[in-house]
Amino acid sequence: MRKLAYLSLGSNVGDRRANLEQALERLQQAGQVKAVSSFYETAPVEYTRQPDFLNLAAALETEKMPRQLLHALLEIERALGRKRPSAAAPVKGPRTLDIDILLFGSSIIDTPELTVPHPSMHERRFVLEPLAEIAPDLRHPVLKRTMRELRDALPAGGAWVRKL
Ligand code: PH2
Ligand code: MG
Ligand code: MG
Repeated sequence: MRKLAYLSLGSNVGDRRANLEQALERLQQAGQVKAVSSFYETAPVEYTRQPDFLNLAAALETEKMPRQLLHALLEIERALGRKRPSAAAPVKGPRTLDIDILLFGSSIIDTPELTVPHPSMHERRFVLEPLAEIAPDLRHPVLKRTMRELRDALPAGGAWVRKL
């Protein structure tokens, strides 16, 4: 069965725009890309001593099951040179490419491997600004708020994002 998944893509190492464009190209192998937001330059959150990110959101229609989709996304990250955490690459530190599943239809998934909706998506402006651009009326299946409402409810003064 076809499902519409919403993804967050980010890069803060190397040619960030080229990394995201190549990722979008490769996403065609996992389904049909239905919508892509603008690029957003964003201040790093959580692990803040790292370069600014380029982030965007995309809608992907896919026949894959969530776990299969996750593995396809990890493979794209690997193909584009992502190094997984180590002493040289701290958790949540700089990355050539990160692709996170934000939403998968209205599924609620909680396994050791995958949590959907993404547990911190509603707190992150770098996720909600691009997502609200392509899907303002999409409703969060747990919080029951639309992406526009979630974005508008973010506290002022958090990490900046700038639409390019
Ligand atoms: N990803 C993180 C941690 N911090 N900050 C921004 N601005 N953009 C990201 O994509 C990002 C982050 C972990 O995946
Ligand atoms: Mg991430
Ligand atoms: Mg990730």
